Amino acid sequence: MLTRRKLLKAFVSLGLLLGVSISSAASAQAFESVKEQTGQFRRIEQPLPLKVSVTLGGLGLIGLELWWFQFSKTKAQQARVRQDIQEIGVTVNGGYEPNRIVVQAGQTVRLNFFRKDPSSCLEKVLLPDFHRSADLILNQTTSVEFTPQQPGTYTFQCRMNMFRGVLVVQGAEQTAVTTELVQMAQDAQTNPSEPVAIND
Ligand SMILES: [Cu+2]
Repeated sequence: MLTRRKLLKAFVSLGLLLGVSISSAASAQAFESVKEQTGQFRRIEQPLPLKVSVTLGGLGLIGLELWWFQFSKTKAQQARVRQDIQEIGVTVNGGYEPNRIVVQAGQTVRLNFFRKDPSSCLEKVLLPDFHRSADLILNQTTSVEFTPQQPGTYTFQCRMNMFRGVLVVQGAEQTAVTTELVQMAQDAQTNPSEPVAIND
């Protein structure tokens, strides 16, 4: 956890540094073009490969930062259907795991929260969109049931909204597309297209 925080800090400071250097480079360039107009100074062109590599490096860092904040901690999992109930276990330990749960609309969802984390911050879980909340008892499973009717993205969170998870509710059409994509991926794996024979 500590190392993650350190990494995060490093990324943030890198991002800031990059932003500062880009803006100072831009203003330096503007300054130079002003001087160019007066004819007193010559503009020094930076070699193209340098420009390209600086730009690419910057874009790469930005991408890395975005990825870190958006996706690195996201673990999606599809709820399993058992006796017409979509059920999934969620471990509560310094956050929620999985923190992205995919379910189908119109069918009862049962989230089984297992709280391992003693911090009071996580003692309550809230699902504001479904008007549900539950007190989570330490080292026990607490179930929360509800039936999402509308496809969409909803959140579940701790009492002070410091930890969050996402519930993705899919409609029938989306489910069909997802199933088809999974099927296509499986087909591609099991029957790799044969090399085309060239006949004279
Ligand atoms: Cu909290």
